[in-house]
Amino acid sequence: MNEHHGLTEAQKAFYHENGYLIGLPPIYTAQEMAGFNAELPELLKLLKPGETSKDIREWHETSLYLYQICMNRKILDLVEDILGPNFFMWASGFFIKEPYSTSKVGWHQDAYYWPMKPQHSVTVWLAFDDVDEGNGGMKIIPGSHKGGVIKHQRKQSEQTDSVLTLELEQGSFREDTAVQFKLKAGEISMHDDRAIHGSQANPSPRRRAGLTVRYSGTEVKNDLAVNPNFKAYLCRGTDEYRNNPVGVVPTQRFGRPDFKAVSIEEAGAVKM
Ligand SMILES: O=C(O)CCC(=O)C(=O)O
Repeated sequence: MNEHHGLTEAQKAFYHENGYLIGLPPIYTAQEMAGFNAELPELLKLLKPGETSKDIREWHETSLYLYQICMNRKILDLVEDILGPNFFMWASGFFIKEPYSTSKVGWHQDAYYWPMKPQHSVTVWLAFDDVDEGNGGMKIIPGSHKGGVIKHQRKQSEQTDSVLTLELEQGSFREDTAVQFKLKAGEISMHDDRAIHGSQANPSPRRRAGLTVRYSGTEVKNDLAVNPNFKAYLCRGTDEYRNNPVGVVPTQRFGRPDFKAVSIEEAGAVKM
């Protein structure tokens, strides 16, 4: 029998109060993560000249390697306790900072980037390495998901080392309250789509790699005019809304889609 291994009432309350959750039981063992890390080059091999690991987005649609992680039932049990019984998975992407990388992720709210309504999404960040402050682990502002979505500013690449070009201005939130995430490889953090988060550079000799997977309640609708390739994979329950095109389960272990995933910014539809 498949038992539900979800969140405690205290963990649910913490998430709703703070907009994030860490300290969860590991999803994968160190040995399983070593296996995923050993296979990762097979995916990286599929990148085209000029592309980086950041371009591995929505490859769960063509790679069982990723699809199986995104649909891991241990993860879905936890997400279900946040989003409720009916939800789908729609995005995945790597955030890899190689040793001594100056690349950071500027403070932002995911909901600002996504042409999706209403805001009812959770990101799972699966650590492929041990991550902490020393190698540029993520930081989050507790409770910031309650303040609504704040206007982001566009940064030119010469002004920022951030892999994202829309950032929150200093002073628009209390940076001194930030909580540092520490995860062992195989553990996850979860965060609300309105939570303010980001990460610093990686000045260490250790890689810092994580896979983000995004889940939304079935009532959430993507604007296809902005992100036309959007595909929803129902994880739990029923999709009574039928708001979004449905994805097809991949058949090969490694493959790349022939489209490029876009956010509102990339589609030129930034709400400023
Ligand atoms: O990996 C990071 O540092 C940032 C990830 C992120 O921004 C996200 O998961 O939305």
